[in-house]
Amino acid sequence: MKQVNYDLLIIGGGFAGSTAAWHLANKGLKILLIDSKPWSRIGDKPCGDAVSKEHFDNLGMPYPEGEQLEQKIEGIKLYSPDMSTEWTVKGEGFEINAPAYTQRLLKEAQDRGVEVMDLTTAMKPIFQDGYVKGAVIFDRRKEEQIEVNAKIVIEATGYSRSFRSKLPQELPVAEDMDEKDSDIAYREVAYTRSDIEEPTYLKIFINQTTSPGGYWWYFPKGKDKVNIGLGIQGGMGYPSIYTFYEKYWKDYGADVDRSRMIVKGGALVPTRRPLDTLVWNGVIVIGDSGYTANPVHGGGKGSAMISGFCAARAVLNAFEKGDFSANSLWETNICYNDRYGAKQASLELFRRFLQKLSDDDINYGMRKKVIREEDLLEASTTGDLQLSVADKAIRVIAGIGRPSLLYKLKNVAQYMKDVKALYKNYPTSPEGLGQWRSNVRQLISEFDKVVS
Ligand code: FDA
Ligand code: PGT
Repeated sequence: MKQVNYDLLIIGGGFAGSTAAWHLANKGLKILLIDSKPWSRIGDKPCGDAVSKEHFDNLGMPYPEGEQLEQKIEGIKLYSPDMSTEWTVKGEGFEINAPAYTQRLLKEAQDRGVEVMDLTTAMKPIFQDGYVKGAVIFDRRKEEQIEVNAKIVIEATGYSRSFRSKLPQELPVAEDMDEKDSDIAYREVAYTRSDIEEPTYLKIFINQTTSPGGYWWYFPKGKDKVNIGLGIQGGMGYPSIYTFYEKYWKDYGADVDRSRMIVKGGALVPTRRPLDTLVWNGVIVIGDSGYTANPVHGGGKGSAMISGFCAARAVLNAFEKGDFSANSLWETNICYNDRYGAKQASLELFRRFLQKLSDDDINYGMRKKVIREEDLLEASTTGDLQLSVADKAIRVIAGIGRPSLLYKLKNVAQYMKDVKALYKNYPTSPEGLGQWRSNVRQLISEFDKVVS
């Protein structure tokens, strides 16, 4: 078999992989990035395509522009199940053309020296002496298998986890997940019959009947084009996502002209804390493969970028030291948990709680402002749930005459704080991982008992 040598192999050119490549280009490393898709389809995956502007600012990355930008966003409107409460959460963002933006990053990385091979799939890891040392890849253009030896492999294969799932199962980076910690999501992009009233606002509709354990969204992509879809909790034995779509789409997108559909499709989103460790000897896991999406709203593009950025920093430092061990790559975890992972752990608990609420609870909670919109925004930005006005409301709940989980909100907020504190004390080296992991698991199982 043909053999080639690189410093770094990046598997997957989605948001995570292309960000890592973009940050690492022109830094003196010999880098190969591969993706199974043809160039023109890289970055093309089922998605709502909404990304907060802050992520680009925080990571020093270019804003989407020209054909990469479909709509500038000024905020999100959130609707209660009975539609009687509308909350507006302000915040700048973009509705992007994801393939165009991803391919731009890849092209810029390529122009600065990163080799990119499309139509090329990683078939299996090369694993020796406890280290990931590369991958056997298949080039579909030339129909040949190639052995790629690399000092570090970045696994950015998305929810498929198609590389790390073939590593020895005892490695912490091979960690699997519970399907209930995911949402199944489906969306269509189509033209509308008339102009959209407020194209600068994303709309999110919470409703446990039409989208159990998730929500419906209506995200404008210009004045007469929309990305509309829904998520439902995975592993619950619900009917297929298409059944929900067909049954309810008119409730949320009566103006959508499905005969002028541009694209449709579904996929899974992880809605949990990140992988306990994103690194092991010779390997770094980023993006959906590392479970980096936001557990409460499912947005994962911004955090995929953060994980790509953190990985890039760790790679550069590892090459400086000439050490590619888990210990050396560990700073990826510290960087990621500090910037986003701790908040995810806290929001995983919030998500578990929200998914158990009935529509009546949510209607009541939103109407009475048991949580206020600014508190929800703060929770989703930082992971800290303030209950500034909730005390009185929670006492009122005691009088509504039916059992309600909203009662537990104070405990929920406390557990969220506790788990975040555990993440802020993430072990400084791999030796501490075992004890830390068991503390996290214990806290989550206690939490589940409290809110059940
Ligand atoms: P992604 O899946 O994008 O990329 C993985 C790449 O790896 C692919 O290009 C694939 O071809 C390649 N690959 C896989 N295995 C390979 C192998 N063995 N060899 C070579 N290549 C391989 N997020 C958000 O921020 N805003 C939003 O509005 C939404 N909305 C949304 C809606 C729906 C329906 C879903 C399903 C998801 C969302 N998300 C979202 C989540 C978001 O789409 C997701 O978190 C990111 O796109 C993840 O980016 P990655 O780069 O990790 O994976
Ligand atoms: C409840 C479980 C839900 C499971 C998930 C469903 C999955 C569906 C599929 C995915 C669709 C993706 C849609 C992505 C939307 C992007 C939203 C967005 O960009 O949010 C911004 C940015 O957040 P960030 O974390 O990326 O960045 C933070 C910062 O900018 C950088 O540091 C923030 O805006 C919000 O978070 C607004 C709130 C959205 C809330 C979503 C609904 C949750 C339901 C809440 C119910 C409340 C009821 C209370 C009753 C007591």
